Amino acid sequence: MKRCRRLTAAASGLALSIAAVRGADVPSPAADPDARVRFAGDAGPPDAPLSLWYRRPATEWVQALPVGTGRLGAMVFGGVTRERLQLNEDTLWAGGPYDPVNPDAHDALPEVRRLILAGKYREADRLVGAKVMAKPLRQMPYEPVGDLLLTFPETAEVGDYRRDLNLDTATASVSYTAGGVRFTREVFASPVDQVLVMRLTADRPGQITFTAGMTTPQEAAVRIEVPDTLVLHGVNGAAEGMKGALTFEARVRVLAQRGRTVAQGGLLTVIGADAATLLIASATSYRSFDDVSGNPEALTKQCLTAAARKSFDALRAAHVAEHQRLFRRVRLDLGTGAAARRPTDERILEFASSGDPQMVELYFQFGRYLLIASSRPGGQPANLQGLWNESMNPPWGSKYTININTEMNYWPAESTNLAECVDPLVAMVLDLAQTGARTAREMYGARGWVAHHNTDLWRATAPIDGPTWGMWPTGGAWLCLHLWDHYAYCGDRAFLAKVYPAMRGAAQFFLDTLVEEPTNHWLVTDPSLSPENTHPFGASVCAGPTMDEQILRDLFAHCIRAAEIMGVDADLRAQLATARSRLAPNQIGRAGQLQEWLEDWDLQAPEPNHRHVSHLYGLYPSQQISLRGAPALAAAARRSLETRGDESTGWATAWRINLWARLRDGDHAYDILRFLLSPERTYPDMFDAHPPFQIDGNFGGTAAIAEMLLQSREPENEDQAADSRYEIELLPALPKAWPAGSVTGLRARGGFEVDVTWTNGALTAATVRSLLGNPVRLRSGDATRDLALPADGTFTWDGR
Ligand code: FUC
Repeated sequence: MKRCRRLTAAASGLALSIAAVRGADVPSPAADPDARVRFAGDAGPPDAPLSLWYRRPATEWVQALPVGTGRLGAMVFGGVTRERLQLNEDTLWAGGPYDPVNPDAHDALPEVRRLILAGKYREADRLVGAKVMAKPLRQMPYEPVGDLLLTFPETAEVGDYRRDLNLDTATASVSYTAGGVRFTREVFASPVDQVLVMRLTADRPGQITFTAGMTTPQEAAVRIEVPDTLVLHGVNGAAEGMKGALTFEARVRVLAQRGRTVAQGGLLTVIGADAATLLIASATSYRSFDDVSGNPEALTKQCLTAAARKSFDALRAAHVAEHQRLFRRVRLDLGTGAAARRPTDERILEFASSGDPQMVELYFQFGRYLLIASSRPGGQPANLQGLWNESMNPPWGSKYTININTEMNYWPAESTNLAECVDPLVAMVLDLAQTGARTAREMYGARGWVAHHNTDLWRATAPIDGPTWGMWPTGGAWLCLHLWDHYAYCGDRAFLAKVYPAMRGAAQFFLDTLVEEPTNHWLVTDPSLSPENTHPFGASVCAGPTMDEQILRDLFAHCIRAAEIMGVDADLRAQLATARSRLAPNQIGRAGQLQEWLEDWDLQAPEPNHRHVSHLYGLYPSQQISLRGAPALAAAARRSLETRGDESTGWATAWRINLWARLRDGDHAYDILRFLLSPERTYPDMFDAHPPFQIDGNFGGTAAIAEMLLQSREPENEDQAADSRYEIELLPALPKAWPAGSVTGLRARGGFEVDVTWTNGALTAATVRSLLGNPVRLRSGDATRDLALPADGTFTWDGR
């Protein structure tokens, strides 16, 4: 197959063809294509306040604007001389189905355990490195499809240039005037028709002229299907010695209104049209983690044929309606001001020092937008970059890191009323329960299933990267929290029955592998680690890190509850209850901190400000530690949090905000939010900066804003009978910076939808709609109100 790798090959093709059309040259794609364009006149803000907008095209990837169907995504650059749509499809990863199990692990693990319990951590680390790590040592990266490039006739000067992303209609637009003509471009990704749609118009007839071509870093070729379709067909990359097993295709159909369409080489040129609509479909042969027999050609053809039968207006109307069905469920109003009329990149520069409350609303809704655009039923879960990635070798492979990052992606899903978006995560957990069963059996000789700190499209579950990161068996167990939480919010018993086997399997693995530590005879994980944090003895491997014991307390409790609800597995319930009571408890160390490890090592740990705050899982996202339920532990968690510091990588900063919200310190939470929304942690297009770009910070920040306004708890004791009350806490961490505002449509555990209005920092009205009829206690400051609303019942409270 011809390699159409370098932009240069296609660029020279573009140059030739354009030269034929207008006798001009095309700027090198590596440079800013608009470097010679003069931008005159400052465009004003778009009418829709929930928009990101800019006065210049994107020259860097983190300035471009994301659109996505959940599965199919694009970064829109909005150039004048050249438009670039950088394309992604969520099943285009390197490699193919593979089994990373290391057969040596089984015989090595008893010795690893012995070394750890004997305090010989370095030796244990070495043995894990030699015998327990996955083969290959790393997983497969997520890869781009390529670029669709549109080259336009050269323009010396444009006026009123603006590009924006309207979060409410999920549409990216570009508009400017040139030579007395107003040009407009709209791009959206329709989850209804599974296509990207671009529409080019001008306010005078015959003005639309451009050449469309495609480039890709993949092993692929571009051809034209006459009269109007560009086809990019290729195979995915190899990685870690694993051959690419996928084929993929992207098809672009160019539908011009009047004018001429000319095919030349791998390019399509439209000359003098009134308008043009481009329909873009992409698919791979991926069907599941062990089946790559799909037919991307048939899939993309089918999508384009169906979409081409509809008018642009019909495509757009269906897309907007489906987007708004989810997006409009929640509205947030924290007030607005003059800053809200400024371009988004300027607002980010000044947010920390200016009062710009609408920016928080924009960030919050952008997070919800990103989840809708990167995680829809039937697709893959949002990865480290959600859906958007231009590199064949992205940071951390743009994989699924399940020791925090993937979970964080889904923190806002239930609370901000996007429960459907969890579906791809649930599907992934059900896959992992299959692949992880092999890892459990062959590496540990255990029942159930296990997933370590990372996974990929192929659902690899063995420990990767090296002992410091990989030797953590609790990733799958943490993911199971999301299964239970989905049930806690929606109460769907059929869902619970579907996911219970995965929860049970996750628990069974630990029943088989927990060991008794010699001092207190607690049951602990071994080998494990407190994610990525090195303890004072030259390694991270250890037994019973606090986070593991917390996660297992949740997992076992949720399994017991689920089995009770379904009336199954009485024996297992009893075993889980016994094991649960023998897990290591949360412990307070000599600095008054919550101990990160089984022993009081925190003060000696080499990185006191480490980004991971794993032992605070118990405070957030879990509900094990709360100010009211366990005040001493909450105070210890606070001490740990203070020691760790406020500023960290993007996601780690966002986690800290959630934790301060749980400690009901709104001003502290807001202080950290200011840092998260600064240029150090937010790129011009509002993508989170780890740095580099990693989307978890966006989702963690969104969840934190919701957590500051509303918190919900399941009945206090997980083992208690199901008749105790859910709790909804209104405005638990309201900062002084938001004295008045309102939010509608947030969700609470137990099946509630809640609207809240406040002024002068105090609740004025809360409306609670009960979806399931569960009893609930409302809290606002010190005031409480117990409700027994029937399903569909509504109650409005003034907080007194
Ligand atoms: C974990 C974090 C890193 C990064 C990576 C993808 O390893 O510790 O900061 O986010 O995941």
